[in-house]
Amino acid sequence: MIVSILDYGSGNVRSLVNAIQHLGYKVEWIRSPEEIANAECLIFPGVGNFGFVCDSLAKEGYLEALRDYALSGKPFMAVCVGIQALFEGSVEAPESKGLGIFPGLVQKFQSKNKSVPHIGWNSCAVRSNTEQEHYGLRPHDKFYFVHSYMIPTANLQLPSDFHVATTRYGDETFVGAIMKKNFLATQFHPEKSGAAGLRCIEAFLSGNYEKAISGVDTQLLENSSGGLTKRVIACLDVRSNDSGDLVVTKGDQYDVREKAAAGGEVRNLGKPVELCQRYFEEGADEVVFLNITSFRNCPLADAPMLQVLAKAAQTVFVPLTVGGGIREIVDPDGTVYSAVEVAGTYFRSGADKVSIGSDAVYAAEQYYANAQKLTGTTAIETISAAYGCQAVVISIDPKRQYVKSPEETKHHAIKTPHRGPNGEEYAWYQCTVKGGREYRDIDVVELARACEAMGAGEVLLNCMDQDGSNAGYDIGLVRLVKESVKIPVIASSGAGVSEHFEQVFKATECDAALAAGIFHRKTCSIENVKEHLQKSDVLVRL
Ligand code: 1PR
Repeated sequence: MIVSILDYGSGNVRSLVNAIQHLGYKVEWIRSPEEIANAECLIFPGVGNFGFVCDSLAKEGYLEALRDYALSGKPFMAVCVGIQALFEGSVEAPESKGLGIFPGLVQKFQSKNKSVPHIGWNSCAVRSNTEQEHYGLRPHDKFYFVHSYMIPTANLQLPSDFHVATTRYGDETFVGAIMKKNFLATQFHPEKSGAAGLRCIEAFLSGNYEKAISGVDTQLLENSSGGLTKRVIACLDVRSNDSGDLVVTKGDQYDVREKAAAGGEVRNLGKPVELCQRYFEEGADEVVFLNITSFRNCPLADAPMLQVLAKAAQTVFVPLTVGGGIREIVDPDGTVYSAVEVAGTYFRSGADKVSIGSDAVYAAEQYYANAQKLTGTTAIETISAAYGCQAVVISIDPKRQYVKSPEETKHHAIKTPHRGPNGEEYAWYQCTVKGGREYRDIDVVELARACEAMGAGEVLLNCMDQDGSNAGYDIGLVRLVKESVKIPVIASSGAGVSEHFEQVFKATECDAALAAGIFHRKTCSIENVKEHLQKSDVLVRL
């Protein structure tokens, strides 16, 4: 069977193609409405904004053909914004019309008591039928979600031959998937959901809709609604070493060279694709690649990270983020690429999110200089508008600046257990650019808030003081930033033992914890960390 994927200009669908090919199926693209009727099996991917997806479909004349196909009984699958587009409309884009196959409107998550977007691994189970497994969805499995809008289950009206798998986030219950024979629509990304996601795609492609199971433990089903897990993320700092090879390196407080007595070379901790594969197998919930020298003066098309991503994405089915050099760039031949073009190039290679460091700081400075008015032209705004806020991560590289009292600075200062050189008990966190080499007059709270206003979907919060220290996360810093924004926050820098992950998850509300050295040096594996977290009653995906 050939699997047809609708190509109407939506964002990154590389991972979907990789997953289908990995399962041994051939893929072809549908590029006109006329081709839809002839498809044997059709997948409707949706990335980004409801309005963008539905307006593009309408403009290209796809709506009718797609609606007819979805109702034809031939194998049909919709993913993420794809499931939302099956409804009549969405509060995200009130002017845009959905396909209207199902009645109702897509709503926004409430952010009063939780981070929005909903990013990470959550359960998705059919609760009405515990004797059968549908499309391989099992109650104890976790699937990768990334979205701000959802279809609430309250008042949901579907034809009686459809089953609904539900997901809970905080106090809201929404549609995780809708299915019947030859019809599967998922809010989660099966192509990014590891082994559980591949099993779901395989069940769909092989027509294996229902499988009898010997009665699901209803207690397990209830527990599976426990919701969103805390994520454990592996980070690979990548650069060329002195021999020109691309290596994963790791610094202490951002210094990636060995001490002079030991040769002063760039530390080489392994090859990027191999390490990424290892971390996927160990159970990493995501992998982040940071190009820490931005491969200066390299034409965009030759950026070594593009090959790394393309290769990694072929066999790694969890989200991949790429950072370093996400901004407008000028090739050596003078060709200018906008930040959104640069990001698009990485998405097409297999990245799911881009992370912006220095450029976010410059944009935030402009935002405040401009009386907090948005220009619509920054990298954050343009990438977020085109690919959705969930695709834009802000990487912050802060450095502690000690003060005797909070009044001594105009910046947000907190009491810290990390005393200053003169015994200072307070510190504010100064943002840096260019990999920590240049200090700017803006603090982490100001930066995070400005980036959230510009449309960033997540914060990757490093700490230069803790980086490579193995002394644990800077809890005060993580708490400070988490309390300043609604978007998810990834704690980073300093993990040295499993207990540090437990500590940051229990002492703060952070959504994920990232680490590098502990995993590269095999002090403990991601599996060990997660087992420890589970024993400590922190909800994780095992
Ligand atoms: O400014 O948009 O080009 O992005 C540059 C990116 O490269 C930023 O995300 C910045 O954090 C990163 N970067 C630049 N220089 C370095 C360096 O180390 N010399 N790495 C660097 C930042 C910190 C984390 C590290 C955690 C966890 N490294 O990536 O993985 O601190 O480490 P640990 O668990 O071992 O303590 P732009």
